[in-house]
Amino acid sequence: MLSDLPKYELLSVAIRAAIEAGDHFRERVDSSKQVKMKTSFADVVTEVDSQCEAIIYKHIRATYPHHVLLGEEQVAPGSSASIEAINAVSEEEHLWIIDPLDGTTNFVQHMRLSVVSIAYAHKGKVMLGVIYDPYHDEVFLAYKGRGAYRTSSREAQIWCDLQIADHKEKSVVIEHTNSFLPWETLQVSKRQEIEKAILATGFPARGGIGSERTDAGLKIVAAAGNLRAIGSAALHLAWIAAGRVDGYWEYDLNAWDIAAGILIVQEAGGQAGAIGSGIDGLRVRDVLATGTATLSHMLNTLLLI
Ligand code: 2AM
Ligand code: CA
Repeated sequence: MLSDLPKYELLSVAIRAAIEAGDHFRERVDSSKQVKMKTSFADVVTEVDSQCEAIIYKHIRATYPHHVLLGEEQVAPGSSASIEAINAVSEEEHLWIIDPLDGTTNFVQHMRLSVVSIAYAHKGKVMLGVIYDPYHDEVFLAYKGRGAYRTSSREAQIWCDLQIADHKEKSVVIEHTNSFLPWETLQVSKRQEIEKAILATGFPARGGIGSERTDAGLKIVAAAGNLRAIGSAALHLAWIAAGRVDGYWEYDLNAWDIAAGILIVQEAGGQAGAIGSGIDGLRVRDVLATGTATLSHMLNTLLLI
């Protein structure tokens, strides 16, 4: 059974939360920060991550006090604590999966490449995903079965305000005739040839067989048109959905990094799921996303070592 919560309300809560949190960290990117190490020098957190998470929790709890919230900053560092935390809640009726600041290393280094990622799942199925890039002022959003869209924070805020006002007056759902949302429709790239493809990944590959994964990755890089490693899984997925990057893979990520992005890629017409099986869902940790099925097949073959 699908969630019977009004879509406009879910969307408005997610959009407003993402924008307030993203604007909060954008304004603090150049200030000095207390940096705490989580599992390694490559895995860090700042007080701003927690502040952004609190902003998002505040928005969701104001409308949905009984929903379950899974935020990156509430979970102990390390893969096994993350897997346990996700398993414990993955079948909840109403679950929000929140990465308040994806790309924390970039944030610490004053590199303007970080996003907010928020997903809503109903009984384990991701229904809604929002990724907000406050530096480029881009909101990427998808609702399951209703497409993927891009807009500015201002347009998104205006839409939320209008929806809330209209519903107060008429209590009816506004459905647009042609398009679910009046924004630019996202469309993945159609590129099939690996030699022309612009790919993205995250290094170092984490987990037990790190060097084999890195070797396979280097083979792909040698075959590809070019490679980017931007340091934010959610931003990579948003750019796959927008057709800017043709393929992306990364190992050992958590649901909060990728839940929203996987839905946005799929709704933009792309392939996104686990490396090897292609299965999606909240338990995916090794992710592959591409514009075309041909490129997905090619990358899977090269990655399966
Ligand atoms: P973060 O910035 O929220 O930590 C970069 O390769 C991607 O991997 C980012 O999305 C980053 O999220 C995530 N990441 C960084 N360190 C990680 C770790 N130790 N385990 C899992 N994911 C990590
Ligand atoms: Ca993250």
